[in-house]
Amino acid sequence: MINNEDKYDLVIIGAGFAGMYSLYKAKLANIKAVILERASDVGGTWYWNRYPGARCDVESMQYSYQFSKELQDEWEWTEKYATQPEILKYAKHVAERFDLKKNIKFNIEVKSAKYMEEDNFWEITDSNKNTITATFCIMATGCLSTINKPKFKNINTFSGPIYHTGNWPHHKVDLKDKKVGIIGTGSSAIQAIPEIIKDVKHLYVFQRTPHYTVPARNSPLKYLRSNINNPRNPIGYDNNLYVEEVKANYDVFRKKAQNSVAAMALPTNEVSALDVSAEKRQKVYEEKWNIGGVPFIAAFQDLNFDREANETAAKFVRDKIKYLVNDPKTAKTLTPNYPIGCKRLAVDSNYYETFNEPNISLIDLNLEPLIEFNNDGLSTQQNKYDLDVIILATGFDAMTGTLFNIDIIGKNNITLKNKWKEGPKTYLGIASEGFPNLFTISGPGSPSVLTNMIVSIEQHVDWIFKCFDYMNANKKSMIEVAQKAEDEWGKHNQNVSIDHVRSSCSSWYGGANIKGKAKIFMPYVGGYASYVEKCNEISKNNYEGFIIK
Ligand code: N01
Repeated sequence: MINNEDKYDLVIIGAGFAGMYSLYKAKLANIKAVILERASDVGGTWYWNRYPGARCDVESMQYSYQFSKELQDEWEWTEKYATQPEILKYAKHVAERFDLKKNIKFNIEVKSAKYMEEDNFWEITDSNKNTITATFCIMATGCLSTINKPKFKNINTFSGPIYHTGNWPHHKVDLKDKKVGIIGTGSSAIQAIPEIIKDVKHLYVFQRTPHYTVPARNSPLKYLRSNINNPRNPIGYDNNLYVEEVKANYDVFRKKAQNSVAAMALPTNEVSALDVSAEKRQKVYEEKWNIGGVPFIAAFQDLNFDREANETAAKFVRDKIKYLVNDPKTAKTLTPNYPIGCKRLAVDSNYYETFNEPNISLIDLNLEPLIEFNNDGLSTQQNKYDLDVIILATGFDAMTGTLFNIDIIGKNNITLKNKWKEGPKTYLGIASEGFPNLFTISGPGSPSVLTNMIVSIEQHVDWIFKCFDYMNANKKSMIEVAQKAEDEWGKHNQNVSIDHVRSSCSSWYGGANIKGKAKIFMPYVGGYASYVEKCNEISKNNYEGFIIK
């Protein structure tokens, strides 16, 4: 028997940026809603990812909510790229400012969500076997929220601490004068390594695949200057103070992001890399390298589609590695041989330079495969490494991991895990056939992880609440995806990914990092602006592709 107080209109799972904005909208609409959150505070991904050096690789003036002009105007970011503590501070500020916490239940791990077909509600049960019900359920569970902890042989025999970058302890981790091993060289490791090296006695970096990374050129925002009115260079350098100018022109700035591929206001270049001379190309890449950040991959319009064009950018970075890393053998090991931008382009502060430090060793796991952990370190086929601490920077079971950790049961007792066993099946990444009234924020099949996440999150939440308005106005209480719409979206999703650079190597975007996971490209790569256009068209056509009763 469920008490009235445990009966909701809407249950939201997760108190990250998606969950908090959903709750804000629910409060505005007088919808009885609650968030269930497994952590003890808000922040989602930014609550857990607190490894040394963690910061966002989207510029802080863009990686922020836009739903409240007051919030946007009053909040002061201090650096071009915000650190994890600053982002968490922002998340907490939002929760306080909009009085969200009284509708959030912390330290609640949701175990199952079952759709009760006869009565049209979701029954949500947590790890303490407490149950609540709600007509609608929003999975605001994040794309990178379940860590990938590979089953290394004898991992439990290691006597020292093992930390994962995606689940870093909240207490201070003492690495001073320790022999530390780090496994993995993706974005997290690329941020962590230049910080960790400052403390440790020796750092052993175990690399399976080298990653491309470009310098962030991070700086305090007070030193950044901009020229937002120049459409070719919204984040350039001139005589106006950057923050003041962005704040004075936030509407223009946000609109640029809305009309872009990655939901970011970035300089674009409509020219092909192959239509300019080698000297000109070099000059453009050099300029981008010096400005720093992900806009490097937008240096020319065809780097994401044309392999020959892509190779010019890849070669530029490979040459930089050769130049920046003193030891030729180390430089070679750090040099990727696949298209740039396939794995997410990382953004770093002194990553390659760190390999010139005397207390770092790079181990190529292709030449000496990792065999096992042991009491005092780990062994590869050739060597034994004595370590005090091991850090796993091995990433996430992305996009579906957290959803599968919850037993989500839809109509006819079908589980989401079973339905998606050959890859996620969604309409717009927002909903899945057979799971009425269940929404996924930035779910597989939406641009999500390929974009500025906060912008994508706001778009999804706004779309869902507009749909609630429509249902209310038409006295409807059930919405479900039609099979045909889902099939067509799935096909479209795969079609747009075929020629895109993102699907040209193995990466977590395609489930490659998790044993047994379906190997299918998960995020929508067709671009944010065209995706939004499609979503708007669907809502305008009375939610075409959905069955509403
Ligand atoms: O994880 P990853 P991440 N043995 O999956 C290696 C976001 N992010 O946490 O490439 C040995 O990229 C694996 O090797 P390989 C961002 O979207 C954002 O670094 O599979 N090695 C790889 O080197 C990013 O893309 C920010 O061969 C193993 C590494 O571990 C996403 O999070 C900052 C292994 C995992 O790299 C994930 O990044 C940080 C094994 N068994 C992260 N298994 C921002 O700035 C895996 N590896 C916002």
